[in-house]
Amino acid sequence: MKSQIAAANWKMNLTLQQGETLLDEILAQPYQLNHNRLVVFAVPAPYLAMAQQKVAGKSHVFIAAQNCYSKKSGAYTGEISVEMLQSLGIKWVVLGHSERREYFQESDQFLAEKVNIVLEYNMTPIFCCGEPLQVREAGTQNNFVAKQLEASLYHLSAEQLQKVVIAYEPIWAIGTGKTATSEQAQEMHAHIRAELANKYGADVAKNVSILYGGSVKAANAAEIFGQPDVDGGLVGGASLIAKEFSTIINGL
Ligand code: G2H
Repeated sequence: MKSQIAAANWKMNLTLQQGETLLDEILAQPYQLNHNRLVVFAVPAPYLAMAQQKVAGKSHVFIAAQNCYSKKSGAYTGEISVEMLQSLGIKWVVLGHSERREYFQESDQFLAEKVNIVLEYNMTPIFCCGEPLQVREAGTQNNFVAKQLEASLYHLSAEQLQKVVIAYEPIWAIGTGKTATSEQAQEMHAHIRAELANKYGADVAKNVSILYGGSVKAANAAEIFGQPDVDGGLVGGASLIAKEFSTIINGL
């Protein structure tokens, strides 16, 4: 069953002390959370244990890694395995963020392997997709995103696919202050759901949470989240400001 999700993506920001203070401030606020309204914090790897401790005992609030490796263990210096994450109690992993795809050359095939291992360990992947500006300007964004989904997700069974959260993040809207309009977000989210329905059937597609990411802030979150096929957001810059992210959570 799909949920509404406010997911923070801290990216490579904050010191440990700043991260602790930010989490304390956000978690001190009251929220109406339940199994249909979740909050996730994707924090830098060195802060996962701290963050996991902070949310211990809090229902419907989860900590996510921002990445993981595709192998179980071994001689892969600098990498983080899902088994390590599991041993910390982490249950969510962001995969295929456009920054990983661009700066670290993560391919669709590599991401398919990461999706597989995350699901194998009963964790939830937040799988990111989205088109660059030139694709949007050429008007071929629907096809571009459909191909990303096909290449990294369509080998999954219907049961597995329903455990994946998809985050649509148009690259031209990331950290630029340019947000997709709520109509543009809805149009792409409806397209993604239609593509999933085409491959897996409408009953499966309606169970998949599809988040929007790209310059979401307190001022625009509620309107974007109010679109019928938008099930929450993956929030970067605004998730670093306690008041902003608290408002975004309340906009779910
Ligand atoms: C998109 C988003 C979070 P921002 O990358 O994943 O970041 O909200 O800063 O555009």
